[in-house]
Amino acid sequence: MDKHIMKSANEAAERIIEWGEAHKIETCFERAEKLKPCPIGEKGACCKVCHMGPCRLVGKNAEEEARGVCGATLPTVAARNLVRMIAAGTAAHSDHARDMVLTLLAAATGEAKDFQITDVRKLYRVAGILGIEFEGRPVNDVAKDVALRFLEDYSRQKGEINYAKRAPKKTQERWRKWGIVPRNIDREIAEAMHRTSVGVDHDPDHLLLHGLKTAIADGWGGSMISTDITDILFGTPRPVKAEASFGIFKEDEVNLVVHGHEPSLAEMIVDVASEPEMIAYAKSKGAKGINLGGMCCTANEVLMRHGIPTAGGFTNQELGIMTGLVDALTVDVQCIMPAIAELSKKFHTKIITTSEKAKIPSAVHIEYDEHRAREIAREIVKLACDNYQNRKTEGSHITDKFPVVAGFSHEYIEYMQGGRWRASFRPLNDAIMAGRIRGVVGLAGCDNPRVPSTGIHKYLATELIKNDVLIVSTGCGSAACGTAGYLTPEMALEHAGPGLREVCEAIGIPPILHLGACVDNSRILTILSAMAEEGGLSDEIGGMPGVGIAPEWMSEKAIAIGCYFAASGVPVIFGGESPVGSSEEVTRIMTEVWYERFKGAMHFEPDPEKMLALALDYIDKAREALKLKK
Ligand code: WCC
Ligand code: FE2
Repeated sequence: MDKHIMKSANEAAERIIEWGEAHKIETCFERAEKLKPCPIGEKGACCKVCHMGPCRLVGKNAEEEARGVCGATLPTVAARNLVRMIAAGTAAHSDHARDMVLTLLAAATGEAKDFQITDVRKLYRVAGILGIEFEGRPVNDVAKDVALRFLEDYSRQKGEINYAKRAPKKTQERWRKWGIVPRNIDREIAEAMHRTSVGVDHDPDHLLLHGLKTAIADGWGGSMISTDITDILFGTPRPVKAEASFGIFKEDEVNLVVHGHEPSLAEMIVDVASEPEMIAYAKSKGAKGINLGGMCCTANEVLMRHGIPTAGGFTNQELGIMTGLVDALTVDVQCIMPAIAELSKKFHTKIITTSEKAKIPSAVHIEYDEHRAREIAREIVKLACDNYQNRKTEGSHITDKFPVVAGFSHEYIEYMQGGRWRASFRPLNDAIMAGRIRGVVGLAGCDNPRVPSTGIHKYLATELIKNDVLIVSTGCGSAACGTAGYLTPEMALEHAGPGLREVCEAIGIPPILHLGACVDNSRILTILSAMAEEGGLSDEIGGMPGVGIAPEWMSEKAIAIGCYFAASGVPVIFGGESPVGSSEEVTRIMTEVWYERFKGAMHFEPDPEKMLALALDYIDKAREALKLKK
């Protein structure tokens, strides 16, 4: 018999994969096995920016001796490849953010009549940061000014992005010293593409500095803008109970899943699905009701704000369909496997593409338009109801699900530490200073079929909290923890070290705080800035006992995120092979040089135990430098 190789560390996922194998249904897990990565491209040693190549810079002394046809060296090629990844990741988050700005503008001017300003307090907070007068003015006028001000972040040719000033002064000073304060998001992305095209920028350090500038445009630009506008339009999250894993699907209800990243249409679907008329429609088709679920970050958005359950992250998308219970799956943009369209043909599931930017051959396309949001949402819900009758008995019906607590916005974290009038980060800083909390780790990023998927997330989550490290999680990192049953307060009782447990019990929080979607990594930047301002720890983001980890990353967006954390002063550890691993020089710049300049770094470390050790080491060294209690 074949030796059984575990493909997912999640039991329910593994059962579905096995069911699929028995039924000859292929998933990303088998494809990953069949399709080994190209060892040259994997380490960043392949240059294909022109058509004299691709040039593969390999060999024993490649670092010193290998040259492309144009003469490009290995460090140049590896750096260029990474900068292009940053540019693509930044483009993804920031183009999503652009649509959020345009939706805010359309809502403010009354053109998108289905949307309103839900969180006026947050609008005022943002207006305050932007220096926009809000007192005594009509809410929609303020919202319009906020939207127009954000649009400048996509058009101003000189100067600085609006939110650069939200970083601690010292962090800003470091950026200015090295010339990496972004001017506008689109300009930095365009310049990244220009500089990395054939025959332009060839100095690896210089290239990577622009990579950081572009990444800052993502974190302190697009991502932060998206988080803020989403809160303004749909409400700032506060803790909410929900459920996670495949057991969220119901046998006797219409199961409609929202997958991707953009919250606008999903918000409308959530709203529409509870309309009596829609429920009656579902009943007329023989179902007992309409059950919404989510996947990836669209899931995180509606989980954080409405408690809509999640079926999990990236590697769960095919498996969700394989339960045979999904009547319709809407997708918008990012992290959507094209494989789902082909796979859905084996079941009854309808895949619905909804973005004008993203189509998949053979999927149904119902294009979202913010001006007709409700109408379109109804059309989609009806289509799911119609398809309920086509449900077959095939599929791997899994009933496992776990409770989760999500919805920890930075505003709520501040609030829970002191109530509305005394909201502050004092208790958190105090707990870190006293050593009850050893440090904070942002556990984020994708889940990946190249390792027993979600397994490294689970390992690091338990080990870190055992070591009194508070975890803030986002994206598929949150999904991995949620579908493992880790996003509950009980987790603190069972696994947390004594100090962290005490803090969690006193404040009433879980030891792993789900902060939202991938764009909501910007909330971590805001929290770190608030901690710096609060005093007692570092007075800039650099030097805090905090680390970012993306153990199973796969997306270019993850690289952009890692780099903006590094530029902001956070040591970052990514799993898997290093995409710049071919070049010692580039590796040295991204660890040692960046650390010297920004107190942040970007490591790639495939071994989970070493990742843990490195993270704890950074935390302890930061504590030592701050002269904090052991
Ligand atoms: Ni963000 Fe990674 Fe998930 Fe996609 S949704 S798979 S980039 S972590
Ligand atoms: Fe995401």
